[in-house]
Amino acid sequence: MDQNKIRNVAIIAHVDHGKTTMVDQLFKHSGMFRDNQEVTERLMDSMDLERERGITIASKNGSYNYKDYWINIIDTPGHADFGGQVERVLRMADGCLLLVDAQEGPMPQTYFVLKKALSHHLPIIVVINKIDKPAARCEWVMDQVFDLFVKLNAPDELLDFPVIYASAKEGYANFELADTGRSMAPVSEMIVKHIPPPVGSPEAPLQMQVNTIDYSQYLGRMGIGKVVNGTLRTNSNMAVVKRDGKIVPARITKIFRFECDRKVPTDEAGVGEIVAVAGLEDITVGVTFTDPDDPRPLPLIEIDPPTLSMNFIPNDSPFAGLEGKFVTSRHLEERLRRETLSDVALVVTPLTDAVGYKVSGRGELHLSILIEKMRREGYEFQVTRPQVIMREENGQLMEPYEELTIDVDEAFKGVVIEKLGNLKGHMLDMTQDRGMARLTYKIPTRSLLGFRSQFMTDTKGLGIMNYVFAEYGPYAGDIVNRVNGVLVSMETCTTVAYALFNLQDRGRLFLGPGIKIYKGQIIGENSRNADMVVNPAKGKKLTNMRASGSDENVVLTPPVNMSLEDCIAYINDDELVEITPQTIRLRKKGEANFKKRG
Ligand SMILES: Nc1nc2c(ncn2[C@@H]2O[C@H](COP(=O)(O)OP(=O)(O)OP(=O)(O)O)[C@@H](O)[C@H]2O)c(=O)[nH]1
Ligand SMILES: [Mg+2]
Repeated sequence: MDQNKIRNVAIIAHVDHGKTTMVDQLFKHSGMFRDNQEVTERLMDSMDLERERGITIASKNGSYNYKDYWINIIDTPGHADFGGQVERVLRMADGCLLLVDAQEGPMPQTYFVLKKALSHHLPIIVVINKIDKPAARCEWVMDQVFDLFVKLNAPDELLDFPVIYASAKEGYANFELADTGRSMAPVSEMIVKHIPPPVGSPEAPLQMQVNTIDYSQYLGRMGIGKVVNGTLRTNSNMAVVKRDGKIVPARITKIFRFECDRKVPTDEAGVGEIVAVAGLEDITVGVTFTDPDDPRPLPLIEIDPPTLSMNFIPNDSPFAGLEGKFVTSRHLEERLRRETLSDVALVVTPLTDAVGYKVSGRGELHLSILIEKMRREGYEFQVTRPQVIMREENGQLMEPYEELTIDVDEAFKGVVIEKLGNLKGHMLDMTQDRGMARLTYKIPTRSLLGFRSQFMTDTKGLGIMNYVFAEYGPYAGDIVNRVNGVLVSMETCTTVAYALFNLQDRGRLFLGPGIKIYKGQIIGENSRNADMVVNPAKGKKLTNMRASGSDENVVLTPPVNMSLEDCIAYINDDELVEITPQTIRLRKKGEANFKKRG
């Protein structure tokens, strides 16, 4: 492949600003699909969890042709918890498309990804996307973007960035807002013009670093990266430099290029090509394939450290082992270790005072996605309340802070400001425009655990909140995330509608009738601030004696449906979330004697 005809571009943006949709359109307009071919929306979001949640979780590679250029495109996740991936995959890129929503403007994660791109000194094309939105305000957004570049001290040559106006959803992009063209060609035109071809020499010794791990059922683990120098060939003698610096001989059996969203086999890959390689089972992110006679490892990728941790422990609930396939601490260890090989933003260490592992990551979503993946694979285990990772600097206790951006209707501004004040948030800025308020805060990461559901209730589901790690700052003192106690079952039983009916005045119930529960399981939230031990099967005998169907007379409020994230954010230090492939339960820790009080 002609090195000068290759372009390697990463698409970066805040969550939901339209990256994956943009990739769809670039593919479509390049004629990669037959006219009558049905193409799924957000094609690159291929994982089940991505499709279910409508977000990108893992970055992906693809490519398309434009004229005689071969454009490799890297779709990245926009959610702050997956920022570690953006940091890694930028190594494969020679430039970036920075997408910014034409209404929202730059958001916290825009700042983060732009900062990372600038630190790699990558040229940037700004794409103001979603210009079809009725509330689009392109000029304002452009000003904000420019300010952001200035704030990040972008060097002059990068400050003079080119701009495109696009609607990825409707499939067009233009150089000027007033233009009425209906094709995506301007994006590709800009890429070819403003993003340089990869540098590197075909004659130099081989260097290819693995930036992402992919998995295929047939080929096992695959490493994805860019050939920086030399030529990569199948079945030739190479060396691989491990993360700890050890050099071992290696041989790869398969190389794949990316064509559209597929992998296509090839025997060799030259400078600048982005490829996936198979044949090394224990391949990890960060290793370099190189010349055995002249090994030249590329520097390891430095990424920001984790800020949040949770303990993953084997399930010891009364229902342990009933629903999962993998239940032992050995299983847990093996699975978690495997995850760290592909996710370098995740840190796993054995607990010293108990059986289990401390798993540290970038946020609640980062950890809960891992939990959800494991659950679907058949794992059964328990997790403890998330803890932020504290540090000591010059004898002072430091904790992580986030920059929080909130967009709400002005009517809800007051309640949000009050809540954030109680949570030790510090307001940095407040702007108002067309009945909407934007609040920017610096706030301890701790304060935000579980805040989202409260915020959604307070803003009647209409508020938008986003946050991104800002920095470590002085410990902010006690923060109370949850004021309510819980309703705990005093026995192992099946819940009965009649009993629940009598309990629902006490607070909010998390489950309905006919559910098997155990002693110590949490069935709801107490409206008071202490825990209450209750009997959710009371009236059972009565029911049995009555004519069948008598329970139907009881009218129950529908239980609060707690998602995995809700559960994780909800629990206190003396509580656990039990996770199995079928069920998520909340429980009190240990063997406490749950006799009925209250
Ligand atoms: N109105 C409008 N909506 C758009 C446009 N582009 C994308 N969207 C919508 O915005 C939502 C998010 O789009 P995605 O392509 O998943 O955004 P993303 O940046 O890949 O999101 P993450 O990968 O989760 O960060 C989807 O509902 C899209 O249909 C656009 O140009 N106009
Ligand atoms: Mg996406």
